[in-house]
Amino acid sequence: MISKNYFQNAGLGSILDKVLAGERISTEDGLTLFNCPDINALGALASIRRRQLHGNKTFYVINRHINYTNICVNGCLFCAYARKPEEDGSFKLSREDILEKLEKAPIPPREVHVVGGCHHDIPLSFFEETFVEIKKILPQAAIKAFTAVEIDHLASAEGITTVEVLKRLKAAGSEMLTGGGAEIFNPEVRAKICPEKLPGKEWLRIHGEAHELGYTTNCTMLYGHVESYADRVDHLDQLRRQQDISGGFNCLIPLPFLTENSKLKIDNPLTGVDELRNIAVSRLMLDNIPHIKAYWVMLGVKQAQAALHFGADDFDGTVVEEKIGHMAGAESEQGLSRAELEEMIVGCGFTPVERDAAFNEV
Ligand code: V47
Ligand code: SF4
Repeated sequence: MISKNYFQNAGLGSILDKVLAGERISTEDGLTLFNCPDINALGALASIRRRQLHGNKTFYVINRHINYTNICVNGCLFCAYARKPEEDGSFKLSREDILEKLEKAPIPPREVHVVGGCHHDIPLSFFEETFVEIKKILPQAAIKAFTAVEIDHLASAEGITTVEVLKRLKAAGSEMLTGGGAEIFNPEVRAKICPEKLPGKEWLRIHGEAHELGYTTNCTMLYGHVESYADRVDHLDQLRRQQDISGGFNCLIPLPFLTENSKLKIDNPLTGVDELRNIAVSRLMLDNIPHIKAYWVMLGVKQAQAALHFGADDFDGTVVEEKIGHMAGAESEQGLSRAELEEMIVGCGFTPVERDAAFNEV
């Protein structure tokens, strides 16, 4: 056990007291954590919280990502994935393509993660029919489909409410929303990085609606671009306030901004230490969201392993094929096997636990 003095010397004594008492830390505490020069003390504090929640367990899932199209009506400046319809490198999968990819997955997935661009003419019925077919070939798999941004886009395109979209997708077999599209909620930051995307308040509203309807969802924070530490703290605070109200978030996925092929130019690219700091502060701020993901696709596997010692408890999954991070310069593999995931988790001192999409142990 590390002594209390160790944390006091790092300026974290009062936050340690709150963590040990199970109390919520304030937004001021969040800023103190981001500005703490002692990254080791910060990691140790986040690890205390992580162990309170999950002990030595590190979770992973056998999953399969499906990026159905990169054609998108929005033009988020950070995004290296999206294309206009006639642009080189644009693609759109047919239903047959999607089903074939799932049938060929190396191990039958427990989670099918479906996200893409906001396409100008794929109707909601395409996804409803596709999800019904997916459930026929993979009845054991949970469908985790779309960001709140895509839900909003489908609602506008169909002229119906987001609640109606969510109800129809649920009836077709979808159980979860992915966490993407949250970026940073501060409207001034959104105006600089994703001016056409729905406002943060709408993103939160749609997740609240999904929770009401019995979906569980994930959430994200895209960091390392033009935002400040105060913006990150505000983002995490808004997530935990929404969770107080609607309670359906399973997991935060902190997404480090990957700069390759992006129109958004920044002065100070993230360091590895910044990434670990962000994982640790997220763990400590989000007292009511159970899991923090070390998303190996975007962090790289070695940094994802280090993140397990800074508060993360989930290693995501097998993935198989991923385009959003890789088109922005992610150097990780396309997919990992169960044996590789387990070896990586054991290799840094944790116990691998296979889970399903909703984080139940299997
Ligand atoms: O919504 C886009 C982000 C998200 C870049 O819910 C970028 O379980 C970094 O949300 N650099 C998609 N990030 C990924 C995502 C996700 C991934 C894994 C699991 C889950 C889950 C969700 O990626 C987008 C956007 O926020 N993104 N471009 C970039 N250049
Ligand atoms: Fe479209 Fe999503 Fe890329 Fe924005 S981040 S341009 S909404 S695919």
